[in-house]
Amino acid sequence: MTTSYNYHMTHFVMSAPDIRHLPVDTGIEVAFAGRSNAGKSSALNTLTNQKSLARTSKTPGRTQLINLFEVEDGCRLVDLPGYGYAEVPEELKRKWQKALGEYLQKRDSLKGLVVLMDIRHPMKDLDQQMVSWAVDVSLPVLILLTKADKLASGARKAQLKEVREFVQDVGGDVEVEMFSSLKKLGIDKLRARLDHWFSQPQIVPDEDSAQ
Ligand SMILES: Nc1nc2c(ncn2[C@@H]2O[C@H](COP(=O)(O)OP(=O)(O)OP(=O)(O)O)[C@@H](O)[C@H]2O)c(=O)[nH]1
Ligand SMILES: [Mg+2]
Repeated sequence: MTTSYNYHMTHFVMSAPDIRHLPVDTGIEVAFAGRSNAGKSSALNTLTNQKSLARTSKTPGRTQLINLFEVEDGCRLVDLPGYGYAEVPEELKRKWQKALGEYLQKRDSLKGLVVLMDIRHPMKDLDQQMVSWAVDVSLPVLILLTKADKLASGARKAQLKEVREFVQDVGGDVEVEMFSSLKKLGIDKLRARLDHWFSQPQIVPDEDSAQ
């Protein structure tokens, strides 16, 4: 059964430079990933109906840490640093990419991935790698084609169709929807997907069998 969560109640928990600083790895986390400037932080603010829960910026590379938000006890949303931003000093870039990679690979509570891509140029190499990786490890994905307000209706639909065709070939549990934080488009689809992921029953290790 799917529960409806009240995303407007979401609150900030912490910013962590890497996974070692995160709280205990239990419950369910859904992470927002994507290229720098794709609109991850904006989407989180739109979903939660809070102007500045996640920090947004015109300057790509704004989100430099793993930012954790709690919807309710045991249900968390994660704003990840963007990838693919060229103009960041090499050393800093390596540090974030390491933190990002570790988070994705090692965080057991990660149960769903929202991958955000600008609708005008989706499925760049790093986006493809991110989606393929998630499919390989059986992590379900929701692709949001962001900034849909920047395209006319016909062009939007054409992009959606093209990306949907592309992911069909990739296999796995991957859905694609349009999204606009500006026009509040696609929020219902995002909410429904998150409700579904957060409602999945968790396998709690049996104490008897842990001996
Ligand atoms: N027109 C339009 N602009 C948007 C939309 N969503 C985000 N933006 C703008 O795109 C820019 C980047 O948005 P962010 O939400 O900060 O992007 P991000 O993916 O979190 O970026 P990083 O943290 O740098 O990885 C900002 O100037 C936003 O105002 C949208 O739906 N429509
Ligand atoms: Mg951000």
